[in-house]
This record gives sequence, structure tokens and C-alpha cells, in this order.
Amino acid sequence: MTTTPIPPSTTAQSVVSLMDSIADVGRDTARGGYSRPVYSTPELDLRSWFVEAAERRGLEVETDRNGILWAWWDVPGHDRTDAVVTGSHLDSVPGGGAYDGPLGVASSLAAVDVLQQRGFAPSRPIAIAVFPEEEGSRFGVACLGSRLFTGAITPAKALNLRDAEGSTFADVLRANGQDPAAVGVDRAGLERIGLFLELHVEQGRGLVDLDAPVGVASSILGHGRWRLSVSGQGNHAGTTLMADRRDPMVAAARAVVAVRDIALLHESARATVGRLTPVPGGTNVIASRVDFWLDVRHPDDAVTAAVVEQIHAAARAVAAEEGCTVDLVEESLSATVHFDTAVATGLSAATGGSPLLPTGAGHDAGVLSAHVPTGMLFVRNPTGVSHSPEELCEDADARTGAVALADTLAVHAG
Ligand code: HGY
Ligand code: MN
Ligand code: MN
Repeated sequence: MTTTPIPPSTTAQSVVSLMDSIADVGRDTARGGYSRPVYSTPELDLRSWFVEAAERRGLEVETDRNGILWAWWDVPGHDRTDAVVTGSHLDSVPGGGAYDGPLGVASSLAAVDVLQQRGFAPSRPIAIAVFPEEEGSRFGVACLGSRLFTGAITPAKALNLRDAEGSTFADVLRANGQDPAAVGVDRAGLERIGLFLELHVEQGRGLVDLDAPVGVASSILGHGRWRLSVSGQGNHAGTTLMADRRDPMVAAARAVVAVRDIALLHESARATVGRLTPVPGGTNVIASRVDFWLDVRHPDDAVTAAVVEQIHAAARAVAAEEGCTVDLVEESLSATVHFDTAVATGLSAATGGSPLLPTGAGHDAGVLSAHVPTGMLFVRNPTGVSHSPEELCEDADARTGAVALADTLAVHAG
């Protein structure tokens, strides 16, 4: 491909101005960072921002029956098949960073700028996709949009998922003008994709340690989520003697420590409890139940299963000692993903020999990789921190990432 490289400081500058333009959307003053749950006002504002920016670039935007946004750079005389698709997500975790998701979307728009500046004329369609509920922060299942799109979750299970307020996913779809009866696997949609490339801020220090601004994903750690509910006897904090208690909060606390201790027994395992909800949740009330959510990850799916089983057994044991019971429910599970080697090495070659590195973070690209050729580009995060306000991407690296994405799109859509 002989293109005159555009200095990142010129056209790819738009990735910086695009990110700046959403810097105040969904700021969470209580937690810090950003809270942009799917179909919340901040996430809907980001969708509008994306549609306006895409249309300003001459892309034609549609929302499919799973709520996925598609912005098309069509080719005259070529239908929407075998497209080179890029994009990411706009929803966030509670109190998340600015870049997890939106950097991939902004970089996709900036890559279109770079290509249009170069006078590039694609021979096959290019599209930018924005997947809803990648984080699973509102309805509990990660990559809900891409799972519905690929058939990795049934419509029935998805539509009955509830958020913290008790609204079902079906309720929320209806409230946003979507037809719940229409969600589900989209084979025609999958057939439109010839290649999916997702750019994402790195959620770790790999590129810092490699001293590289851009990297290529080799694999995604298998991961799952389980809800544990510990039940005891709710009672009065003042009238209940310590010896007479069956306190699920104490059982849950002991179980959370066991989560850490068991994970440490398995090299490369990660096990996290980031969310715990006592019921009813009063300062002067012994809880009747405590729900907490477990996130376990490991390169070997069998080890993930073993870790969860050991945690479940430990939780049952400490619950029994506290006069409580515990129930465990699997909420989502993703096997370890090894990206297509040809795609990954091609991405490395198209981006000046960017290094390949694994990630412990899940992505829509991981879901799509079972159905279409898929790859990922990572952009350096100087702090290595993510799912936290300290997540960072320097402007220069963001521009370099956007140009790298433009170069890969040009290779595949040229
Ligand atoms: O949880 C994850 O790995 C991703 O950020 N959704
Ligand atoms: Mn993400
Ligand atoms: Mn994330």
C-alpha cells in the first residue's frame, strides 16, 4: 500500500477533539470518573454524539434490531457485504475511565478522517459499529449487544434481565423505541462483516513496558460472573445478642476473603468481588441476605471452573459456621479467545511491527471472533489502570492509534 503517511498531528487530531467533546458527558461526581450505563441519559447522549459525527463525515447510520449502531461508508455499486467493520462501545462501568470504549469509537471516526484526507476510496464498504451494554453494568451480562447479535445469549434470557431498579431489558428497550420481540441472532448482519477490527485503550501496562504506543491483541482471558446470595436472619442491631445471630454479612465477608485466598492458589487466576448488596441495608439492621458478585478469570477455562467450585465450597462452609446458607448463580461466561493469527500478524505488519500482547479484559471483539475474522489494536495507557478515573491515554498515542487504525482499514478495504 503506497500512501503518503499523514503526520499524526494533522488529520488524526480529530480523535483528540472528539474525545474532548464528550469529556463532560456522564461525569460521576460521587464516584469520580464516568458512569454511562446503557440506555441512560449519558449513554444516549453519546449515541447522539456518534450519529452526528458519523453523518458529518458522510456515513449513513442505522440502528439494528439489537440496538447496535452501524455507520456505513458505502461503495457505489457494492452492497453491504464483506465490509471492514471497526468500532467499540460507549457504555461504561460505574466510575469508569474516559477511554474504555469511547476511544475506540472516536478513533474509528478519526480513521475515517485520515482516509478521507488521503483521498482513499474503499473497494469494499467500511462501517463503524457501536455495541450496547459491553460492560454489562446495568443488566449484568457483559457484551449483551454483541451476544444477542451473534446468538450467544437467547432473547428470552436477555429480555428478562433486570437492572438495580427492577426494570427488565425488555422494558428499557421499549422505553427507547426498540421492539423487544425483534432482538436476537442476526445472521444477515453477521454476513455483512468481512472483518472486524476493534481499537481499545490498553487496560494494563503491557505497552508501557514494551515502550510501544500501539499493540495487537493475541488473546482474551476467559472470564465469568456469578452471583452469590448469603441468607441469614435479619434482626435488630441492638436487641440481638452476638451469640444469637445468623448474620449473612459476616458470612459474606469471610467468603470474600476466601475468594482472594483461593485465587492466590492458582497462578494467573484473577478473582474479584467488586459489588456487594446487603438486604435491607440499614445501619441498625442485621441483614437478612447479602448478595455479592464474583468475577473470575483464567487462561484455562477448566481452571476458571475449578476456582469457582472451590470458592463456592468455601462460601458454603463459612455460611454454615455462621448459621447461614448460600446460593450461587452463573450470570455470564466467556471462554478464552485466541485471535486469528493471520489477522493479528497482519495488523502488526500494517502498523509498523506493533507487538502482540494478551489481555485480561473482555471485549465485543472477543464475542465476534467466533463468527467473523476479528482483530484488536491496543493504544498505550501510561497508568495501566482501567475501570477507574485514573485510566489514561496521551493525545499523541491516541493520534498514533487512529492513524494505525486508518492504515489497517486501508490495507483491508483498499
Ligand atoms: O470486564 C471486562 O473485562 C470488560 O471491560 N468489559
Ligand atoms: Mn471496553
Ligand atoms: Mn471495560
